[in-house]
Amino acid sequence: MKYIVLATKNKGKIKEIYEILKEYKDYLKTLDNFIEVSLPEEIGKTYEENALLKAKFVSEKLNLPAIGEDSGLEIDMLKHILGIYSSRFEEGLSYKERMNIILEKMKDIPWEKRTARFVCKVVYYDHKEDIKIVTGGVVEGYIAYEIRGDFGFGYDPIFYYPPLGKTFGELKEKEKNEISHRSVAFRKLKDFFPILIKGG
Ligand code: ITT
Repeated sequence: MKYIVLATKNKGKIKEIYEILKEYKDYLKTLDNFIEVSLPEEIGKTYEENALLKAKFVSEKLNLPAIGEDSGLEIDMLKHILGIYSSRFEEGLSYKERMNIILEKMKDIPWEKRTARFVCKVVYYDHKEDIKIVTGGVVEGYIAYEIRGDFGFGYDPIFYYPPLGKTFGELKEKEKNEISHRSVAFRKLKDFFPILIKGG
């Protein structure tokens, strides 16, 4: 069996990715299977660079193909604080506290200027075969006026998705996986799986 390692430590991501790739779950391993392996510092300037850093590091360490994922929330009115730095924004505070800081910063911003998007880049990297596949996904929405919903993880409860009239925090995993940035990116990668698991 040819295993592919998910090069992420984020439990929320792992849960979603396993659901999206459920037909291939027997081929997937997480870093929980390799507790000696950590992830490199995210020194890239783009999501793709960071996703590649994670995939390459894990693939080389374990001699197995790996999938790195880098994602973030981009808020047009707060351009420089989130994006690729989303997980590092006010690191140490809970996500509830971080979301409250964002909502406070945006309290006077009218609805039409509250535009935001979740972005995801995925890199499959196999250092033995020198294969690299890059896919991506984006979902557009708005920053809500309040925290709503307990589902999902991270900034989901403040990301309002107009077509469903709900925040991502109000979407069950299955609903989020139909439209999210991560599901778009991973479904593109999934198309390659029949070849990848055969080692072609
Ligand atoms: P790994 O590096 O181990 O994969 P991480 O949490 O550090 O985990 P990133 O550097 O890619 O991952 O940071 C992404 C951050 O963006 C994540 O921590 C969330 O805060 C936010 N984010 C990304 N996708 C999200 C989603 O679907 N829902 C909520 N927040 C999300």
